[in-house]
Amino acid sequence: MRAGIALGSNLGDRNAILIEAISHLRDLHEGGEFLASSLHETWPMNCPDGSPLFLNAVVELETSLDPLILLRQLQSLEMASGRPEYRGINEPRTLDLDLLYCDEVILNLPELKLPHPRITERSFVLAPLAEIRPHLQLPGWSHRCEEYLFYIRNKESYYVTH
Ligand code: PH2
Ligand code: MG
Ligand code: MG
Repeated sequence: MRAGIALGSNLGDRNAILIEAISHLRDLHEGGEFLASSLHETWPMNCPDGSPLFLNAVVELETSLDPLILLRQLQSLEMASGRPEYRGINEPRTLDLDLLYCDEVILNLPELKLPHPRITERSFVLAPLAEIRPHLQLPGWSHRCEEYLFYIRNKESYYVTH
């Protein structure tokens, strides 16, 4: 099964934290191609005022783990990076690992929704994802990843105009 995972950090040595997290994710990878985007520096979205900039990335790996077991593995990597278990909403964090999709699996559990319901609203996820899987079209999507990115960039006035 191919699983997509979003990585984010806006506290501590963001670069080192993401590089280390990607290498831990590589350890979970069970063969075939391991895909990793570049690191994108992004403006905090819906975070407390004054939150630092993020570094974001997306990885796609091969795994036979059940999605809920994979989620637990991601949570333990977050904890190992020094992230406290309880904190305010979208407070700065050393490492955030969000499971985005597991192939065509649809899940609607309180602790895990697949595909992640907010991918198409978030350029900080779409941009790195479009680097590695531009043609990805997940269950429930009417467009491909790169198309959503194009739309959202126009909507958010991503480009400076005068
Ligand atoms: N994650 C959030 C909320 N806002 N903004 C950016 N730029 N990057 C993130 O990873 C991010 C965010 C919730 O997890
Ligand atoms: Mg998140
Ligand atoms: Mg998260």
